[in-house]
Amino acid sequence: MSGISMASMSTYAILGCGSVGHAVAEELVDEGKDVLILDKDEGRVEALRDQDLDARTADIAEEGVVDLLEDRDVLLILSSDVEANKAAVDNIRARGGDQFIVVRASDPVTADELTELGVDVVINPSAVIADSALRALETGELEYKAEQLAGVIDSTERRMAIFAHRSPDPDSIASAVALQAIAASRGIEADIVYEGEIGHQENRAFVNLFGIDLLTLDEVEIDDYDTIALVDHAKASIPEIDADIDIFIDHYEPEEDYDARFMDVRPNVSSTSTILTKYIQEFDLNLDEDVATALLYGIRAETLDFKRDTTPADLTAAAYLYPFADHDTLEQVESPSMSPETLDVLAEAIRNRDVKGSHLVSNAGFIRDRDALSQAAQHLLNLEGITTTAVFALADDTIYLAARSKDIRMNIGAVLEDAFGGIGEVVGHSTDASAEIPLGIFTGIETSEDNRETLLSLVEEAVRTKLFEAMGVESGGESGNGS
Ligand SMILES: [Mn+2]
Repeated sequence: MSGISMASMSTYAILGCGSVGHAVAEELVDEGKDVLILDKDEGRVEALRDQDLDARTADIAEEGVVDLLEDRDVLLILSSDVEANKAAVDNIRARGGDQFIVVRASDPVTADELTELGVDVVINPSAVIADSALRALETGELEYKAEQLAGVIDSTERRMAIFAHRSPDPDSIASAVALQAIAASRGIEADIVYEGEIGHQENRAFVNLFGIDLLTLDEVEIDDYDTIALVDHAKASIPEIDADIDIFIDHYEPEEDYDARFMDVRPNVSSTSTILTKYIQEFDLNLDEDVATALLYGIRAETLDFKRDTTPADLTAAAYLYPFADHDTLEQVESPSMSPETLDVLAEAIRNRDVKGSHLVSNAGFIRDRDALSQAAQHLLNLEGITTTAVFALADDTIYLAARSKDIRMNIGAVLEDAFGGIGEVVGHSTDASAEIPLGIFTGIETSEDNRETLLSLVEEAVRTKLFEAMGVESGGESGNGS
């Protein structure tokens, strides 16, 4: 070894060599470090020397000890006698020694006193033990939970159904994908099932790009499954199925007691994907790129890219997934291009908006892509002060209407049902709904290529009025554009 690297290697001294000092000394010597040990107990020093350690007898509280430490870079003052430790620090700093000092305290008070004396690191043994006990508990608990989960999965004789929540978001879908992978690793086949619709363009991009196989509730026969799992469900209505729930995993406390055979609810993390990532780690699963990417997307979407309620557990889960994830695909999911038609529809809807209180109704004119309409309704919800949006437009001879609400007192599905249930077809639920109404119902006139525009303008007022009425606001005649 060259002289230079020797010179750059730190030298250590351990002051006070009880059980803690001894353990540290052995570790450092094992790493090939140059360690000097000082202790006032002669017998102990003798024993250390028998182990070929550089130990000397000295009372660390005495001033003369400082002379022995001049060539030492790092001092570990670890005796159980905290007064002696304080005296040692005092002597060293009084002599102007600028060594890096790690010192053992006995409680928070002495820890503060030592910090004031100018040490670099204070170790409070009770805090260290508490920390490591909590860590052990956490790993132990996860191990225990993972065994339970494995037991329920393994009890499957036919097939497992994993329910994502109604009109599932990325967190729910990713969690279902992960649970499906865990089941597959144990030789159990599982289907992912959902109700409602895959709402946002981003969510559809996510499902399509990863080729995630989702079945709707109508497509399955619930009797085919003997294990039922719900992931990310606490905030959504549970599926109306005639079966017991075996597995329930969520980051929200459920409103009712599900009494599942396996429950893991963790309000201290921000996504169900985070919880599933911990299980993937615990099961030591060979992490598939698609599963890793889906989970990473699930965590990011649920925490709005780590901007909302993010916890250390979410970040460590994301950090674990990161190297396994496919970042090109992730980028495609996160920035699905807004089609020119969507932009047009949105622009038209903004121009024609009619706002009453926090409710917005708009006519987007003529459309070809109905998805553009629901996206417009979603985007308009971001306008300041708006809690409910309804956008309608004409395609062929049908009026299509998409509505959204973030007002918890309003059930937008019920509003549309009220307004148009008798004359058209309404689907949806409290936050998200749509309707289809034959144009002729309003006019009694058959629609043709030539009269479409006239007809739409004729029915426009009728549709607006009906909507505002159903929303509980008076349409009040001539308010016109809210712009
Ligand atoms: Mn969630």
